[in-house]
Amino acid sequence: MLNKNSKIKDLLKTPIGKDVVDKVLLQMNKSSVWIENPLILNLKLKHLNRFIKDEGFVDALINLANQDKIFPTQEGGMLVKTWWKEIVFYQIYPKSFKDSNGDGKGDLQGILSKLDYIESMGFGGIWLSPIFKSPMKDNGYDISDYYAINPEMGTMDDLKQLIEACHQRGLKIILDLVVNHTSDQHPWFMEALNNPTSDKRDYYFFRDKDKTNNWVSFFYESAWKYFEAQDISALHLFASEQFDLNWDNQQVRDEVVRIINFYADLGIDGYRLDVINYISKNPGLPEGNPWVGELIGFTGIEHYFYGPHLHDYLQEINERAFKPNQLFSIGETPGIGIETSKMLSADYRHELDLIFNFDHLENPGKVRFDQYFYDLEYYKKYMIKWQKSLSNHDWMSLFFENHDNPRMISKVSDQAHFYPAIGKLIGVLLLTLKGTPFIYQGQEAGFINQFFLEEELRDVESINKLKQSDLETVNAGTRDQSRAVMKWNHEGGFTEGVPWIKSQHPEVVSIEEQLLDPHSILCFYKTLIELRNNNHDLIYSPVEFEFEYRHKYFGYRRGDYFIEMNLTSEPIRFEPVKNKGIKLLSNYLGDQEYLRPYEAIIYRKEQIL
Ligand code: ISL
Ligand code: CA
Repeated sequence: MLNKNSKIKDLLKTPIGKDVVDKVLLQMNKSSVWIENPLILNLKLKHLNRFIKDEGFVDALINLANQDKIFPTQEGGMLVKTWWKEIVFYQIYPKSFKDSNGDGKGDLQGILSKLDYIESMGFGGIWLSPIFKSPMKDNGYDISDYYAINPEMGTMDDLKQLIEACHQRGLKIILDLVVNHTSDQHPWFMEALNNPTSDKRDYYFFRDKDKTNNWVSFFYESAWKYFEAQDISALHLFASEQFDLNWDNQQVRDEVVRIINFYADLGIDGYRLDVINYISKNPGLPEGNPWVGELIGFTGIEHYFYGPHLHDYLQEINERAFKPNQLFSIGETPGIGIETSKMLSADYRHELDLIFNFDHLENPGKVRFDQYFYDLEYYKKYMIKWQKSLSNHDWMSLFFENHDNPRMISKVSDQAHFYPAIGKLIGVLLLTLKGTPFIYQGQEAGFINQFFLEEELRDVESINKLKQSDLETVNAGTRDQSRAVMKWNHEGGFTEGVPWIKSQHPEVVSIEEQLLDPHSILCFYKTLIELRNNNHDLIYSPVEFEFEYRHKYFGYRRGDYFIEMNLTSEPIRFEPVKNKGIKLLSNYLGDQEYLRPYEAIIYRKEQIL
């Protein structure tokens, strides 16, 4: 057990200690060499207070570190082959995907009408962002009835039809499980708020007005909402209409199991679990450390991002619902690092199958709303670290985009002539590294960012953010970038009516038109997906990096395949790698002696007949 007299080096011997130190260094934009200094390694934890000027931080760190006693094992085990390691997932944000009835909002029948397209691209499964009944304050991540479909999106029969249509095509379908919080319109919350003696009261976190804490919500306001009529405050880590469920209450966990079983009975193949690492809060909800708040932005996070019962609760729902239904599970886990991700998803832990880690989405020291160009060389370092750390027990998810992040091409460059090369290079990374790729709608067609005027913004996060930042800052990070509606054909093709949010950038070529152009980003993705689907080397073979330390360059082998790329806008000239094999696919036409800006090439060993 660690205590205040333990040293930094002892802290680094615990999974969470190692990950927290990594995260802090990353956020401070400091190299890990910094921590390898013996003077620092031998520093006692209590002395950290001198730098941080806060007693609470060291206590919180010690508590966290004492949660997991041992590191996840790297040893033994067999790499188990299974469907969710082999397919490429396609993420659909239903409201922005395809509208079937002209009300300007996407719906389930719209998705049904595009299944042929999804199948023809080679995707093996879809993940739908929430489709349940919701007042839509956070576009469905605020659920008011887990057992009803949002009428704007369709009916339970539409969902049944969709599940069947997916399975007929051999497509898997997973749904979003949002159970860290519910909408304020959920009957549980309404009853809890209005009837203090109801058993629902303990489903949430209520406090007297003067007994709340300093936690800050992810949407830039206090995490507590005060209800005047009832003279009580309730905890919300997200919008002030999304209240956190109290997972310490057994009835809440029983409700979650019921929900999971309900859609399992309808035949779905798994779930993506929204902010699932936030479900266990430190008892008593202690004050958050101001220094952590300043560094990460969300005061209080150390008290719930890896809470005391997280493992217990995940193991419980796994045992009671995921395992018996043979469901696949992927947890959205902001703030989780390499070691803790394994504690949550290694096969012998019986918690989740996979997690989404986010540390690669911004460069060190940057946050989503910073205006800067993303350096892909950081992704290379991140990936080498993650891929080398995967044992037979582990697997990882691969992604650059989702409904919460701006488009990756625009993050890398504002030079339109590089867009096709960058879009394709991103595809090569996602489809040739080891892990399960998740492609977000429109990414396969090279969708990019655009400028949103104040009145064009729709997202609650952006609207709150605009109260404290200028419009340029909001535009750099707004989640609306990814929610701009799909551009199916030259005219748009998303709706017959008026779309609820802007369409994709006018200069982006539509999906229908790209399908007809063999050199389009879309056709490149299609070829890449087909290559991965048909070659298990690209799925299961170990990744062997070459010239790891060569600046700008990224090269690796996967069985018979060799992949190399230039991660920058400057050409790279150097002694070529030997035994690359035969060139199979590239994001440029023709050959050159050097690697062109953002060039990515896949080679395969010559087949000896
Ligand atoms: O953690 C973050 C920043 O450090 C956030 O980006 C966080 O990952 C994200 O807001 C959590 O997202 C999920 O839950 C939200 C919902 O608004 C998002 O759309 C969803 O993906 C609340 O349900
Ligand atoms: Ca509609």
